[in-house]
Amino acid sequence: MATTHAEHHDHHDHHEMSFWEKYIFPLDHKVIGMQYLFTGILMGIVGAFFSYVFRMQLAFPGVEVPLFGLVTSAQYNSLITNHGTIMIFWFAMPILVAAFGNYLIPLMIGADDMVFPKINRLSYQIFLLSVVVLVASFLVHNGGFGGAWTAYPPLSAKAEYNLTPWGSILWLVAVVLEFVAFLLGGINFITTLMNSRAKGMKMMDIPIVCWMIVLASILFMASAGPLIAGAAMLLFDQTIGTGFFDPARGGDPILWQHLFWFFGHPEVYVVFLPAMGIVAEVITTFSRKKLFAYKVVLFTTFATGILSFFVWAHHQFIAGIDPRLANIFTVTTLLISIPIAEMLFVYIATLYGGAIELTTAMLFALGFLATFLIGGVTGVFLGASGADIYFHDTYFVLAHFHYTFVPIAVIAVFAGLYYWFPKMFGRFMNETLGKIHFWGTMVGFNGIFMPLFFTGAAGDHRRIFDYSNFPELAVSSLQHLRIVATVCVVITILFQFVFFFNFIYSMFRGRKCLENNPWKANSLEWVASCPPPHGNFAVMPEVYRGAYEYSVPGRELDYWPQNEKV
Ligand SMILES: [Cu+2]
Repeated sequence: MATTHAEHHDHHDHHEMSFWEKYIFPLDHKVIGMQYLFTGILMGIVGAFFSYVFRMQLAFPGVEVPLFGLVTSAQYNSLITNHGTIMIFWFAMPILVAAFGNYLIPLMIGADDMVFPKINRLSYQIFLLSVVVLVASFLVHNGGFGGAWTAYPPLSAKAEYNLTPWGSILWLVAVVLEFVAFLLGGINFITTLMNSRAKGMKMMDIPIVCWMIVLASILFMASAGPLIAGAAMLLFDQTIGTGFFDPARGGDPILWQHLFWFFGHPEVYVVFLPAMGIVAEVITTFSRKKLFAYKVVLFTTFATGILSFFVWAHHQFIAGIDPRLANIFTVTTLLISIPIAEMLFVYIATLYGGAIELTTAMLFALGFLATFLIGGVTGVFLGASGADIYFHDTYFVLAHFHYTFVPIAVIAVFAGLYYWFPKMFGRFMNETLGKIHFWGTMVGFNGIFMPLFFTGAAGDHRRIFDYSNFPELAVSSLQHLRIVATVCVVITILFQFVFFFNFIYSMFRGRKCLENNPWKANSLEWVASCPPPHGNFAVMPEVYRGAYEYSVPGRELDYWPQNEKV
């Protein structure tokens, strides 16, 4: 490694990098992380806009939606499909895994960059290509794949059911390209964590967030294969007339469900683990406490990862699988709630007795724990096959998984952005605006999904364009709840403008961060300057202890940076 470091620095000492080299074709892991971050945020805005449009249709069916117009049933299908697809593959994954992973891993383990910077750059370029292909799928004649983000056959296998075959073909190609991008990124994360750690950094000294992102990459690698194969088979069904999944051609639609969910369930943990990691860094710093039971969290994460490969058929309880098989998957699914609950308890124990400082980042981290708990608890109902027969495909399911995904992909991401913003941009975000943003987001988010538990329990089926067509669901009390949910979507979105203003304003005009370590944290990214230069550290740091030595008895200061000798 020593020689590559030297070459690296030599190379960049020789000439000033042009804008083009620095920002468009960068090799610096931090700039690539930012590219992922900004692309992910832009896609998140598109996905949020889609949800606004179809929620307006559900609250006020047949009324023109401001900024969109009249929604047709086919457009509705395409909007819900691409909302789900974007939010998971083009928003949650690029931000939680690729943006934070790229930005944080080398800095936090004391490396000057990723092991393979060019593969890293290629990863983002393929990701960007996937964005272009996905956006193209909305724009082709009639536009947009409408087979839901799970793309269940036989609907998805028959091109004639879609608005246009091109919509579904481009959608599938985009998903496959996006997967290639993340597989390439994962190679870097794993090799960098294993090979480039600062001198003295042992396995148990690695900050939890780095472990979590790397384990997430491993889970993704181990689960993506079946779905990539399935996607190729589906593409052949649509285009060259094979019959893997279409019963009319002798295929088996359940096969797709197995291939999809073998990937789809571990995917939850691919985004969940980085979120848990971000929250661990934030709560230890702002409670001045050592992470309660580091090893327990780490081994629990391994256990969760392995167990997540044995639960997938809980998505198929009503797909006609053998009830005896359903029992096994009920047991494994209920088992996986144990490690997750354990992690939450470890985090609560970390907070207990701490000197808690309620910064915006800390508020979002605590908000994550509170809301994710609701997501976890409601999952137990769906994991039990008996209860799931009733709840399956209702809004109860939708409310449940938004209570897991929104804490993960939105609330924990905000915790991370407010926390690392001074490192990323050398300035602070405004705390008052941050707190307004926090409360607006929390009230809005709960206002959207709490009512949907009730409409779901009352029988509201998902993927219905207009409930007024169904006499038993057209009752006014249910419609009132749907309107509450829609109004809260608008409120939540409006409060995000506070964030965008704060983010962009603070990037250029925020209070300057005059020290390297404004939060008095222990991990190595705070040794580098704000923002760190290409190559990260003026002197490569050496590590003497773990990342969470806060409030160590007998020490004058309540923190103990990993690189401080005594
Ligand atoms: Cu699942």
